[in-house]
Amino acid sequence: MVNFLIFGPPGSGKGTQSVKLAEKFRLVHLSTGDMLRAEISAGTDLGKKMSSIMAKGELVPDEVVIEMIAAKIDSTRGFAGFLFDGFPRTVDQTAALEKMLEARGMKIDCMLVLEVGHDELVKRLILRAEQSGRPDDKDPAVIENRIDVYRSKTEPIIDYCIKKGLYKPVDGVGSIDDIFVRLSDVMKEFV
Ligand code: B4P
Repeated sequence: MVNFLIFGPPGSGKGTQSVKLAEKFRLVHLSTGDMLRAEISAGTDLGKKMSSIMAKGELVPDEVVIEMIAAKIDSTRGFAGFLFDGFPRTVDQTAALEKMLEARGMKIDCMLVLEVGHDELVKRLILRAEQSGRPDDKDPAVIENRIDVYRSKTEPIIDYCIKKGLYKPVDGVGSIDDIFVRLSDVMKEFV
């Protein structure tokens, strides 16, 4: 099993690229954002509790996403590895993931980091708001908050992963196909 993290600020293209990469490398794509939105659409108690947090652009509690990911890892068989998208988002979530993988004889093999500047992120998310109907894309103040939360709570994971030799930065500006090739070239070294 080879396990990748795909990492970057909101709007950097994690979800977009993950779908294509998971197919190419036979990986299970685990997106905590998608899992949480599925809970909201299904109207579950968890979804009801999390929707207001997500609409403000804040992070949901660590234990919620850690539990979701653990359940998915244990119910998945027959793939070459995992592609974690949008998880971990805090250093505590990273430590929990490492522990979870270690207990199952696995590890994080590579952290792919999509690098995109602030103005491009805002432009993409505002454009997506027109089609997605996502409440966290509609309000420019919420987009700014998501970027701030990324810088303060999520970006520290990069230092943690640099120390562990996992960090692979990739230019996230350009066409979706060009970025896919850049990411694939890095991933090929691991599979
Ligand atoms: P996510 O679903 O992870 O949302 P995101 O950060 O906005 O990224 P996403 O993957 O959707 O967008 P992408 O960059 O692909 O999280 C949503 C919320 O859930 C969080 O704010 C938080 O509240 C909660 N949450 C999720 N995980 C959590 C965790 N682990 N802990 C706590 N809370 C958690 O794409 C953006 C747009 O750019 C798209 O429209 C796309 O078409 C476009 N795009 C992509 N690539 C492009 C390119 N090369 N050029 C132009 N446009 C491009």
